[in-house]
Amino acid sequence: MKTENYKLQFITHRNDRYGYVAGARMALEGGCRWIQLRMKDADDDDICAAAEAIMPLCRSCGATFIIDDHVALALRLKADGVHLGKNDMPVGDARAVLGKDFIIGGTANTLDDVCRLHAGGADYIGLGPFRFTTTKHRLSPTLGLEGYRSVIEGMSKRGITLPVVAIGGITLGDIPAILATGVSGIAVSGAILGARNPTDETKLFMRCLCSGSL
Ligand code: TZP
Ligand code: MG
Repeated sequence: MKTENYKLQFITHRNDRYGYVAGARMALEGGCRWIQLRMKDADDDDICAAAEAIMPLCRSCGATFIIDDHVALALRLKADGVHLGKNDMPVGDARAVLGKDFIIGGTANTLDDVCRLHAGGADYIGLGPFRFTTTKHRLSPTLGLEGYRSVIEGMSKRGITLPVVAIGGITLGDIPAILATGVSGIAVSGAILGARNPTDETKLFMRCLCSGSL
């Protein structure tokens, strides 16, 4: 798995200023090297159109391109991988469809989820939510820093070494404390897309993630 890019994962969304493609472009311009195309409630044609715009941008700078939810689309479009939630195709089934060369990530809210995803052959875990966010509907209970510490400790007791990416309501100022819990990276949408200048905000995120301090 090309895991070296996962420190900052930009999750696409749209607001009154920017659409999915514009958001991804600004995140890449700011140095982010992992885009997850998340377009809840969009149809396949719209997802394909956005993917066909974003994927070449990712390719030109060596960024990883992941599609949320849609295993068949990830295969057809030759994305780098897919991210699967609890209501999506099970990771083991997706692995059978995609083979070993695609990245498969899974959403976890608990240590049990992590163990299930690990057994299914996931490459990384999206663990959250860190705190409340309006970006995702039907949010699971928030974990806070203590939740991350406890899941990471449980993983290490079980010898599970998968990269864990924290997600949910994360802002720049949260990064040092979140990294200190032992997670490998963070996934962000609103704090970047809603910033005055999303490209500059991404640069700040990258700098903090690489140095570990603000
Ligand atoms: N899964 C858990 S929280 C979340 C997803 C997709 C949304 C992350 O977006 P934001 O705006 O960074 O909270
Ligand atoms: Mg999903």
